[in-house]
Amino acid sequence: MTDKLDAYWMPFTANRQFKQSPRLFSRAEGMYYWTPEGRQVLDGIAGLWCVNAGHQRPKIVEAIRQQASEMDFAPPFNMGHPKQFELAERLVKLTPPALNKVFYTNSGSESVETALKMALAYHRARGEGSRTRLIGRERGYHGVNFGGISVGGMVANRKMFGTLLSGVDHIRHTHDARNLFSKGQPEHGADFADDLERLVALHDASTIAAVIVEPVAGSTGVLLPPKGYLERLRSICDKHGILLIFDEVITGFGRLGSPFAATHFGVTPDLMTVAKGLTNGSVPMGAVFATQKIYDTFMTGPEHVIEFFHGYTYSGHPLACAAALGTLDTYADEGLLTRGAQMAPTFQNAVHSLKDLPNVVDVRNIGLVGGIELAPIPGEPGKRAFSIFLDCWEKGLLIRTTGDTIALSPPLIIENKHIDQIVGTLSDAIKRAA
Ligand code: PXG
Repeated sequence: MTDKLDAYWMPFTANRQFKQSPRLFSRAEGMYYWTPEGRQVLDGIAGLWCVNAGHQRPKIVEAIRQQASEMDFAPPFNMGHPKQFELAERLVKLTPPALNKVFYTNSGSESVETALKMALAYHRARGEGSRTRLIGRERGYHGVNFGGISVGGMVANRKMFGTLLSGVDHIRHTHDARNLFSKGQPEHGADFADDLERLVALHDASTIAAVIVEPVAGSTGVLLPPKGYLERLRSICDKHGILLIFDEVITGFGRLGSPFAATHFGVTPDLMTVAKGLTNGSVPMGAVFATQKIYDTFMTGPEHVIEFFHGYTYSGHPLACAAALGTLDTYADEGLLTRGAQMAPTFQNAVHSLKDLPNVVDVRNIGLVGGIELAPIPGEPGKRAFSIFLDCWEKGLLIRTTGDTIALSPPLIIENKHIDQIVGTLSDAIKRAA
């Protein structure tokens, strides 16, 4: 391997810090990574919220190997290949029944752009072309493309990039001091959904196309929907003819202990974006689920004319479809899409056991997601959590930090001994960072 690190400009990374003391992985299996020197590191974040079935699962590896030897690529426009259709049929058996159409993309960011464009085009096709406004939520993360950062609410991801899309507004986020140290969904704040009524009053419903939210906000540092919040958002959208989009890039495929957040909370959106766990992180792929009603709205006009002028060269790529089928087999064989529910009580107790450690100001959890928020070092936001990340890495544990919040999202195959190791290592690191 080259020892030069100059040429690669790394994404979402402090490049200069990294290049002074690089952190590399070269092998993975099950719950673990190994460094090139052979050091074992427990994966506390499923790669990046995506390796839900754990690493190097045989059915996924074999499916990719088989497909690579059979057909590399097939044009996605005007042509198809069998696995695209097979996968779609399998996927819509897992989603809420109303979401029975699938459009393929290659990432979460592309899924978001696709869903936003579907929403705009849907209203126009119905003769309500005045509905052009898109509503996001403060602290939301919807990927890094222009639509996604426009509806997103992460300041650092937006402020460098100009004026973004016009005609976008945001409802307030769901963090509230009354809910600190809640176990699972917090009690207070269903009425935060009423902020949408404020925007309807301001802009008028006739100008609003869609609202997009993460059912559980991940990237911003694990913010849960208060009890009743998502239901209320759904009913306000219905009242005003606004489409509700759930961005399930993180919550999809078992993270909360149900196949999707929509199934977990019993609230069905009109459009749903996924990626990550769709292929267990093995081959880039995303998807957007839509209702029959939305699909049918497009299926008008002469039959030889394209109905939706959108798609990617790699939409439904053969390798990605094969990987996704191998992933769904693995999830089904091992009951992984609901395993999080069995492990959640142990995981909850474990993360809340960190409550009294120095500088811990909040602990949040749901399914196999944990967020531990720390008080920042005065004047140096993010530094305390980053030093804990480095400490854990040296002690053989991979965690994720965002600002001064530590996020945990382990593979769904996790067992009690791994939970003990995560909490033990993290607890020591938090104490050392005091
Ligand atoms: N929507 C949501 C809800 C996400 O979490 C994306 C869209 C974008 O997906 P792609 O595949 O384009 O990256 C994501 C991605 C973190 C972290 O630290 C989370 C993501 C990406 C990078 C970091 O929590 N999620």
